[in-house]
Amino acid sequence: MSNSFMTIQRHIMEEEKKHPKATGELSALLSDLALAAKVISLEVNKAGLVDILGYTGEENVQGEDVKKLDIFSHDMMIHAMNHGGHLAVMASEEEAEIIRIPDRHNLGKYVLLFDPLDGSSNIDANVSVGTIFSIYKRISADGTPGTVEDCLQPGDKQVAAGYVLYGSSTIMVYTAGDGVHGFTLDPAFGEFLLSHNNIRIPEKAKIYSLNEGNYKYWRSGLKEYIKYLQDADDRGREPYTSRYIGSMVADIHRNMLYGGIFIYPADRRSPNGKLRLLYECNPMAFLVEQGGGRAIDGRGNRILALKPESLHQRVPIYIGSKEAVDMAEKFISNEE
Ligand code: P6P
Repeated sequence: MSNSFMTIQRHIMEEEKKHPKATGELSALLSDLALAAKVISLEVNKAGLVDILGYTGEENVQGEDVKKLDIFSHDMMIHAMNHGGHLAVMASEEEAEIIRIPDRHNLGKYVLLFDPLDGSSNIDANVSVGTIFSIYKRISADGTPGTVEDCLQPGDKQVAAGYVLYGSSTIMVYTAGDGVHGFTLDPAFGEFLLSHNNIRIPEKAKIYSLNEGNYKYWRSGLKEYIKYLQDADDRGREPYTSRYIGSMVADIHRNMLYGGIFIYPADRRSPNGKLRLLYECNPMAFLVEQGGGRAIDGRGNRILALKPESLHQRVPIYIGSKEAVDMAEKFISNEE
């Protein structure tokens, strides 16, 4: 079947055939996620037309103002995912504790962690936002409800991860450990069609992405690294371009296609950076490493090797093209 009619469901089934022992549960889980993505995309893309923009007046577990679309996306993910019978437990960036699966459906072997609508502070300005997901196999005993420990596994244990970017079009990008593949939603008939087969992040970057408004909090090594990226040199090296959308999914998706490094560092104001290990950094690190890039915390660790200690743990992250992350590592390893 040609790519133009390779739907995400068919691609997932093709991927499953590479694993003779596969039971089809992961395929069903990923297909359920694609359905949730379609429903959220529909709501995000008409947000300006119905009373779903703006704030709810509440704060989430992160202490951030909650947007109506945050709640809608969070609830949609739960309703779409909690009765398929493939999950033992879920956890969301929007929920303080783990999300239990209804008793008659909670004996699945997988764990789903998700950020239902990352970057949602931008939604009222029509800036791209995204859903991020991360899937593990349970480590608690089969036949029992899932536990917090199921959710606190190192990122290297992920069996699948991905994101949905609600932008000029809606694209769903996922890996099940055998490359990174992107599917664009055709709204005419509501199918995700293969549009980016085997995405590889360019080894040489041209773009750096971080919030330069935090410059005064940065440590010396990062300041020197960014200055290095902004300089040309007599060996013909050209300055990098700065691009920062303020929506992690959009920034990383662009860097995956064009080459680049995204940074949310530890600094004097945020000693662990801002982004969450479970819901943002681990899934993105799995995707970028699968695409040939690197993801580190700036403290000598691969993101995927970190053992999570809590559900909402924040970590610094330097993620993207190998050459740029290697160079960043050199500069920040010498910083005070
Ligand atoms: P700042 C969005 O709120 C988010 O979680 C990521 O999507 C984004 O990369 C980051 O925070 C932006 O944070 O501090 O630069 O506004």
